Amino acid sequence: MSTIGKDKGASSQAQVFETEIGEGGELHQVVGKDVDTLTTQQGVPVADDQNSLKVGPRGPTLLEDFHFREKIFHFDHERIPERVVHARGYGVHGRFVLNESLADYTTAKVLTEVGEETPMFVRFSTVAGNRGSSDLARDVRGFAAKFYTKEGNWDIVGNNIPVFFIQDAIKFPDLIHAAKQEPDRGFPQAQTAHDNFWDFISLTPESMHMIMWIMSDRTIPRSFRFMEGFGVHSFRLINAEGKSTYVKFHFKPKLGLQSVAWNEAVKINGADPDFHRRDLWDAIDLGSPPEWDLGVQLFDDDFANSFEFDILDATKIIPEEQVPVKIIGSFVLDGLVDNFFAETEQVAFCTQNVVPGIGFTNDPLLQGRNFSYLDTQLKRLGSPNFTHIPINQPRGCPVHNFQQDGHMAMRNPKGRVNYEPNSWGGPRENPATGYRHFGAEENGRKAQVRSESFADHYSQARQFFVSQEPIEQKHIGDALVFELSKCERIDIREKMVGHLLNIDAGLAKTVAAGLGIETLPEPAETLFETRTDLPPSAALSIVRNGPQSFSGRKLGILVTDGAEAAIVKALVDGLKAIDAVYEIITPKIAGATLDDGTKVEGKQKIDGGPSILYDAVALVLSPDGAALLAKDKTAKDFVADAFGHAKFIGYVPDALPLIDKAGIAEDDMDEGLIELGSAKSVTGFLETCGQLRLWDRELRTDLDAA
Ligand code: HDD
Repeated sequence: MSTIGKDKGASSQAQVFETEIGEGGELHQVVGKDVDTLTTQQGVPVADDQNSLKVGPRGPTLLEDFHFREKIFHFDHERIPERVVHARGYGVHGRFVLNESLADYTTAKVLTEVGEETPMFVRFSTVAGNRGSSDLARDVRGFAAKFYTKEGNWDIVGNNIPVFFIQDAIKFPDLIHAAKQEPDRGFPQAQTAHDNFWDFISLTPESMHMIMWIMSDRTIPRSFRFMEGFGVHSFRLINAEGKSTYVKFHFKPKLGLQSVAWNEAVKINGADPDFHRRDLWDAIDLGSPPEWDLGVQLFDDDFANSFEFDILDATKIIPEEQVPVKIIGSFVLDGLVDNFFAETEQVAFCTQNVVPGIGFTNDPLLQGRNFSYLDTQLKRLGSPNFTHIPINQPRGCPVHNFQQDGHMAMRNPKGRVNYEPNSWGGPRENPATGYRHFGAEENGRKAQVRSESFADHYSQARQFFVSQEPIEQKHIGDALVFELSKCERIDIREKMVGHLLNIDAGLAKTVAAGLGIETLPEPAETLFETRTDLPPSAALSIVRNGPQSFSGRKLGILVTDGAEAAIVKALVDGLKAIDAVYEIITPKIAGATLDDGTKVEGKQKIDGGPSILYDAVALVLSPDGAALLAKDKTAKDFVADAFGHAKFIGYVPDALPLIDKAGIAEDDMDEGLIELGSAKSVTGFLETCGQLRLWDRELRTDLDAA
């Protein structure tokens, strides 16, 4: 018995390694040939990785087995604390190239050396959900960018929304406690639709502008690739003369803006919780990496003093109509990580990471963040040496200083000197090129106060709402009704309607009606005279800034045996020509045989490829195929969902029985259902798909629109 056990381990070890085909075609097992030998962390070669050391085959395991102990010990410590916010994220590498110098405004090389390429790492994230939550939660998306510049690392730790919930960092723990799962029950996670969140919000009028943004479709993006990014705060640029100019940073996606419908988001979370990360991975892997323009809004003290709001208040935007966004360069995200943990999980963004020529303002949210990010990295990564982890190391410049020791120190200098100044040599401060803080004049009484210039909480909330297209306004109303309907406390719902009355009476009435509130509450009390009617801003609408074509988007092509090959080919060729992608969905994963005998591979079986995963769909079915699918619940859902989510649907006439059985009656057929009568009609269909959705359909068919 004992011999059998031992032999088994040894032989399976050999199989792990390599096989070689002999001259006669026979297979030889070659132990460790040209393959690295498995070792312990100490470099000791391992002979058996299948069986722990025992006293006899059925005896106790021995503590003496150092390989076993080390392996289990290491496994036990694999997890590090997840980020307290933005736990779920996805990181990729990229490159920034500057097209227009800002030398008049800043000395930062990254913003002055035209044509220079700066490596980047970007991590997208949701805020509230835990690391294992799903991608399509209604939530703000983090859009954090690290630029590895020649003068050190510069981080813009931004979001896909240009404003924030609160004005002072001291409220951040309360905001996040209220938003995340409730402490007694541990749910709901990754959603704000619960009492604690809305209780806090209803008591925090400064959040009202942000509430308009998060109840809009901005928080259910179609993909990271179709999102804007914002640095949020006013920062400073400082030029060679020491003059400061204020700046707000913007990332604008070249693909345009796009979001999904709420009902779709809910279903995507079930069908593919990794929808966003998979989308980004696929786009980069298939060679269509996403690109963004980097833009800046530049303004001076004169503008700041005359602007209706305080430029230090992170709950306010500066409308692009007032200060246009100047595009100065672009970045492409084209590099997948080699290892998720090493890069995405261990990357440490800090708002305090700025380079010479870029500085901070007194925005009290930014000031607090500058403490929090450094502090949190120590907790998460366990050592002040987190900057030694490759993903966090500066790449464009050397690092020289006398900070030493600590856990996991990887950069220990040689030699005797570890202080400065010294008479031995080594790095010295450099007043000419070193970082200089902007010498802002400050005075005032020490006090815990909020500036009165931060007091108007409703004007920009209204401006955002009136800047939306009717379908977008409807979605904001729907989202508010949905979220508040999940609050058990009626008084919280009513308080929120009171705030909405200060934003838009129509919206307040819609939400009240949706919640069954018969008598409108009083408008929320405001401390100051607060609301002016600001002009709408086109930049705030997704619909008005959507994609120009179907490029970068995905068509789901439902195909059955006997379907017209010419149509399938025309679709595939047409999509390739415009740099769009597709998936073939078939009743069986093996694929389908078309009417000319060619075989198409199925990427998804119908049950695994619901239409929510695609931007538009095409139904290319044979009469038999349509008859078969017309009996199938999943196939009917495929069509009904595409219709309900206002998608464009291309169909061959033979597919009509399925459309009918999916509940789309003849008089429901609209311009978004496009007949693919011939290969020629495919071009028109794909052109139409270039629009976002047929939102009018939702306005016509959704009860809530009435
Ligand atoms: Fe924050 C993470 C964005 C306010 C404290 N934040 C974090 C991340 C993003 C943002 C994108 C994820 C970074 C990554 O991918 O690793 N946070 C924002 C924006 C804010 C904001 C745009 C407002 C304008 N944050 C904010 C405040 C505080 C924090 C006011 C604290 C006072 N944020 C943190 C943190 C996190 C973080 C606790 C958690 C993980 C981390 O930092 O690295 O320090």
